[in-house]
Amino acid sequence: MHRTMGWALTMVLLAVAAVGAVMATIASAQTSAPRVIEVSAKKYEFAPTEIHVKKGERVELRVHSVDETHGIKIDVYPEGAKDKKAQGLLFDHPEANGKVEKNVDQALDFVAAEPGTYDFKCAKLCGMGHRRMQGKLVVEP
Ligand SMILES: [Cu+2]
Repeated sequence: MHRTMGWALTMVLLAVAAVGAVMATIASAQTSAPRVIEVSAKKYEFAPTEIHVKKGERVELRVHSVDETHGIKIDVYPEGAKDKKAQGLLFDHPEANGKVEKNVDQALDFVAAEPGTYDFKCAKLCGMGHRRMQGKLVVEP
């Protein structure tokens, strides 16, 4: 094979390999498994009460009630947000947010799209301390 042709072929193969690597990176970001965070709920607190994740992270909160039924409802707008059009947390299943079922662990899947502090609270009236049963999700930039 002519030397110039061999060179050209090498360049083409390198370019193809580079494009392939980029495509693989994009695909893995889209399909990557969520970061699973276990949250336990009991009268009248969540553990942990403060959860930290990174911007862009795909998160699954698994809420397990220890004593009686509790659940999480999380604000989809960060604290102090003025623009209520763009949600900061993008839920796979928005209806799951605040939905509580007896003896079923709640799974909340979302992408932490915008940095900020998001309040969450107990989604089930569970007794005298229900209103102080709350926590924070902090999305770090
Ligand atoms: Cu409650």
